[in-house]
Order: sequence, then structure tokens, then C-alpha cells
Amino acid sequence: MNENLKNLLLEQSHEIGFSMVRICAPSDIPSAASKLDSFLKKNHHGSMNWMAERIEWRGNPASLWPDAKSIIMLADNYSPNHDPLHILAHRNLGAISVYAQNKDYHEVVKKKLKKLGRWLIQQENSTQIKVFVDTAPVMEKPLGAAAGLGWQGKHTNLVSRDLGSWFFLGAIFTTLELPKDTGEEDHCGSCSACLDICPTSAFPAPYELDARKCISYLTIEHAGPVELSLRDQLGNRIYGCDDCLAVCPWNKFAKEANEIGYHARTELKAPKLSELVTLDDNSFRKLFSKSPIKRIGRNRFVRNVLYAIGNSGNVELIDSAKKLQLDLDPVVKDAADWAIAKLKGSTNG
Ligand code: B12
Ligand code: SF4
Ligand code: SF4
Repeated sequence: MNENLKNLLLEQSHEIGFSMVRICAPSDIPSAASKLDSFLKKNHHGSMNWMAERIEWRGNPASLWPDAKSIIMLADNYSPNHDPLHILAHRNLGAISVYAQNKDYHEVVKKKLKKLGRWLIQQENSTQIKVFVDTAPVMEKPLGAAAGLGWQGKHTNLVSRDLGSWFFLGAIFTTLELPKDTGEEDHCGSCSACLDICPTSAFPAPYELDARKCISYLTIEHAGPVELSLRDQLGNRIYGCDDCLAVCPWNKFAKEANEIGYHARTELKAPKLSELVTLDDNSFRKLFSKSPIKRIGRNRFVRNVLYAIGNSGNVELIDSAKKLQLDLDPVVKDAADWAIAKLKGSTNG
């Protein structure tokens, strides 16, 4: 049953730049719907209301596209060549999560998926495909686990014995029936490094995340002011957070990403808060034109930079924060007030 085609597919996907490819069927994640339901009932999705929409499709890929027979799950390695935790001690600098230090992975992965999809159609004319990376109601992690790319670690992301945890996921749904792979076992064992390091205690239990507390959610998805009780823990993280991934012992097997689009841009490795805080709409759009950061807009980004300034302990940054006390955006203004008060030592926030 298409064994030969599968072998060619593996070769082709490596040629296109994917690090790993595995196959499952749309019906292979029977417990995902109930776990999604429990996640949503606990309100762990916070303001990401789109997660509660089209849950029928999200929880059951077989209903998303009934004609699909196989799902090709792909891993795209973005492993850094530096320790992402190092910058956290340098409080005058902003920590941008590894995945966002260069091109937007949605674009990079989608391009590769489309290329592989076109190749597949050339092999079998009648084949239909749909490609997904992140933006559709598809639960990519359980699918990746069912296909055998890795297992969902206690931090909930996929971990692979070969790649560690620095890889993006992409999916190709196809009408072709391809030989399936087997799922990967959980190799977390008694380790709890990711749970222990989380600055905001965002894991109510192993394998469960309350996104409302996750710094990735707070700095990227959450509009409006961040709760006072969580601002200190943001430290200098101004876009996303890598802590739970960075401490995973399986990352000792990770090899630096080949994809040049994921190599950190020099100016985003260790940017100065004093410079980022001066960004206006134009300069923000210019700096982040091909980056995933562009999506959050100047105001939310500057809000994050101001929280980091508040946490910097550097009173010399008070003047730059003062300039934003008159900002037109009330959330930026609130963040500037908070940063100044914190630096002056007059807040318990
Ligand atoms: C929403 C979302 C987020 C949210 C919520 C994260 C989350 N864990 O759900 C926020 C904004 C916080 C986020 C953060 C990050 N994200 Co994100 N995110 C997504 C997105 C769009 C959907 C994820 C989802 O469906 N969540 C809903 C929950 C219910 O799903 P789940 O985590 O699989 O839930 C499982 C567990 O909770 C478990 N479970 C639930 N209850 C119970 C009970 C028991 C007893 C057990 C054992 C298990 C269990 O089972 C559930 C189903 O398998 C996916 C893309 C996609 N379409 O899949 C990317 C995705 C998961 N993110 C990704 C990345 C890289 C990140 C960050 C590392 C980015 C960063 N550096 O800031 C962080 C990591 C934070 C973390 N520890 O998860 C990658 C992960 C790649 C990988 N190797 O796994 C994805 C797949 C994007 C991609 N295409 O590559 N993300
Ligand atoms: S990304 Fe950061 S804040 Fe979110 S769960 Fe991981 S360690 Fe915690
Ligand atoms: S840090 Fe430990 S517990 Fe967390 S995912 Fe990695 S192996 Fe599992």
C-alpha cells in the first residue's frame, strides 16, 4: 500500500528542508476532543476565543475534511546555537523568544508544505491535499504525537528523542492512503524541569497549561494590561518565552537549524530596551516587516518593553518611559506609569 511512494515522500521532505516526517490517520487522536473540552471548560484559553470556535473540527480532524485518509505530519527544526536563558540576566536588554528572532515560521513552513504538496500531486494526479500550519482548527501536537514525531512533554509541547523540542509543526491532509507510523512513547519519566522553571507557575498539573498565566500568551496574545501580580515575573521577556523548552534535557540532542530563515537576526538577539521603547508605528513595522512580531502591533510590543523597563532596576530608563506617559494608547500609558513607579521603588506590583 503505497510503501514506495512513502519512501519517496520521506526523501523529498528532507530535500525540501523538513527534519522529520511521520504519518497518521485523521481518526488517530480520539482523546483530543475531550481534553480540548476540559481545557476550554477551565478557561485555560483565556481570551483566545477562536479556540472555542469550530471545536467539532478542532477535536476531530476526520470531521474537518471527511475525504482525508492520511495526515502527513512534518517537523521543521529551529534549534538555536545559543542558550536562550542567558539573556534573562541582562535586564537592560529585551528577550525575544528564539522562534521569533527572524522570519515568520508560518510563512517559511507553509512554503515548504506547499512545495511538498505539489510534489505529491505530481506523483499521484488524483490526490487532493490541504496544508496547515497553526492557523486552522487543527490540533497539531496530538497529531504529531500520534504520527510519532515525538511525545507531548509535561510542558505540553512535542519533544523528540532526535530533535529535542525546538521544532515547528506542519500538516498535510491528503486523500491518499499512506502507510501509518506508530506513536512515540512518553520519555519524560520523573523529570519535572520544565514545570519547576516556569516563572508564572502556568502548569496546574503536568501535561496541562493554563495559557492565561503563560508569558507567551501574556506577551503575544493578550490585549490590554497584564495583571499586576504577573508583571514582575515577565522579567525582560518582551515576546514569547522559552524557559520550559530551554531546560528540557532532550535538547542536548538538538542540532542547530539548517533553515537560514530561523537564524537569529543580529539586531534581535539582544536588543536594547532603551531603543525598542522609542519605536513608533512606522519604525516598528520596518523593523519587524517579515517577523511574526509584526502581528502584535507597536502598542502591545511597546507595552511589553515598558514592563521590561520596570523590571530592569535601571533608573536611567525612567526618562524614556516618561515620554510614553502621554501615549495615545491607554495600555501603553498604564505600562509607562507602572514602569516608572516600579523603578522609583514605589509599587508592590
Ligand atoms: C494556542 C497555542 C498556544 C497558546 C496555548 C499553548 C498550549 N499549550 O495550548 C500559547 C500562546 C500559550 C502558546 C505558547 C507557545 N507555543 Co503555541 N500554539 C498554539 C496552537 C495554535 C494551538 C494549541 C492547542 O490546541 N492548545 C489547546 C490544548 C488543549 O492543546 P494541547 O496543549 O495539545 O493539550 C493537551 C494537553 O493539555 C493534554 N491534556 C489536557 N488535559 C490532560 C490531562 C491529563 C491527565 C493528561 C495526561 C494530558 C492532558 O492533552 C491535550 C490534548 O493533547 C498551536 C498550533 C496548532 N494549531 O496546534 C501552537 C503550537 C502548539 N505552539 C508552538 C510553540 C512553538 C509555542 C511556544 C514555544 C512559543 C514561545 N516560545 O513563546 C510556546 C510554548 C508554551 C507552552 N508551554 O505550551 C508550536 C509547538 C511545536 C512543538 N514542538 O510542539 C505549535 C504546534 C505551533 C507550530 N505549528 O509549530 N501556544
Ligand atoms: S513558555 Fe514560559 S511562561 Fe509559558 S509555560 Fe513555558 S516557562 Fe511558563
Ligand atoms: S523538561 Fe523534563 S518533564 Fe519537561 S518535557 Fe522535557 S523531559 Fe519532559
